[in-house]
Amino acid sequence: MCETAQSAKKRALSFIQPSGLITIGNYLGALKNWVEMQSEFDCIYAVADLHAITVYQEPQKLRSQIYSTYALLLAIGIDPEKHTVFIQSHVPYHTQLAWLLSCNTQFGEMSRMTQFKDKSAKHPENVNVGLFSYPVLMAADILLYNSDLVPVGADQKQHLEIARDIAGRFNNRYGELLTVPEPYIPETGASIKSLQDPSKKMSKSDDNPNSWVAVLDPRDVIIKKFKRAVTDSDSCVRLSDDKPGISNLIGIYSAVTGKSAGEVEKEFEGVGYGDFKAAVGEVVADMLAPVQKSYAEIIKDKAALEALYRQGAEKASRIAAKTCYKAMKKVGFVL
Ligand code: ATP
Ligand code: LTN
Repeated sequence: MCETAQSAKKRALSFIQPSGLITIGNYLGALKNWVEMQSEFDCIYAVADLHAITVYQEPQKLRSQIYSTYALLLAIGIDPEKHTVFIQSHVPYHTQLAWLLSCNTQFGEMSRMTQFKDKSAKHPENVNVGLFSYPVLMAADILLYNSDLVPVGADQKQHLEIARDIAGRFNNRYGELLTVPEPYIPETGASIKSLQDPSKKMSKSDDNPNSWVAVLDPRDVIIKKFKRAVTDSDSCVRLSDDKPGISNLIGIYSAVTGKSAGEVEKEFEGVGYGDFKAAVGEVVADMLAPVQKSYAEIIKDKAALEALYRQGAEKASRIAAKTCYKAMKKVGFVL
């Protein structure tokens, strides 16, 4: 596509951490939208490796997860030729702008972030400064590219609001520069819960593998995990606040099939939990089968992958450098 037509489009941007195996929570809450938005927006997508090390990652494992996350983005249908798809640490402007933004962000506002509270409770031995200032780096990711829309799951809403506040404050203090982004959160699938504890979100860094279903889990494992999903002692497939386990499964079925919760309830009227869980496993496995096939091909060719992420970093750097230098100029640095 020619440069002018491309730049007339609005820009969508989002990142994903290589902090474990990508789950159906990530897929239904965010990645599915990433794919769909490609037809309408100029898209910038990245593997957020800098964010991932806010929780200790074993180096060997981190390296392989960065590769596999990048390959999975291609396998789900992200097009690195038409859009910009890269690895965050390959573009140094992220950490550079993050510093400028840190000096325009208050300690008090960072202290209110629920993800910081949750993750510091989960890793009391490693409450590092990076974990605390994580949302500032995320704001830099978004603001470097003048992003209009940010497709994420519901858990990232608070971080997006902070990014908007930081942009507004920077513009007020130094003059108009940064685009204030809008969140783009899906109606179904925005918060997929853990299969073992539906009061928590499904998270790829959860130590219990039965709590999540990975996009690359084999079919039999997917079905087994759904069969083991925690539900209540009732047997009626019905959405209800006091039935969080079954409500989560209805939500997953509905996000995968596009049917409303009411339609799902009707379809499974009189059907027991066991059969319903198996049916959810089946539709999820069917949805993932083509992605798994495509991933198996893509991950084989490391050289082709490398060429794509290097090209992605070059494209991203061209945009990021401009915003970063403009921001530095406004702040008063000698360039
Ligand atoms: P971690 O466990 O390391 O925090 P995560 O599974 O929460 O990882 P992220 O990389 O933080 O995944 O998120 C990638 C995208 O997936 C984000 O847009 C996030 O909002 C979305 N997402 C993550 N978990 C869920 C979930 N359970 N339901 C819906 N969307 C989710
Ligand atoms: N914090 C996000 C990952 C992330 C992101 C971003 C999402 C890093 N930078 C920029 C959207 C835009 C997460 O934990 N899901």
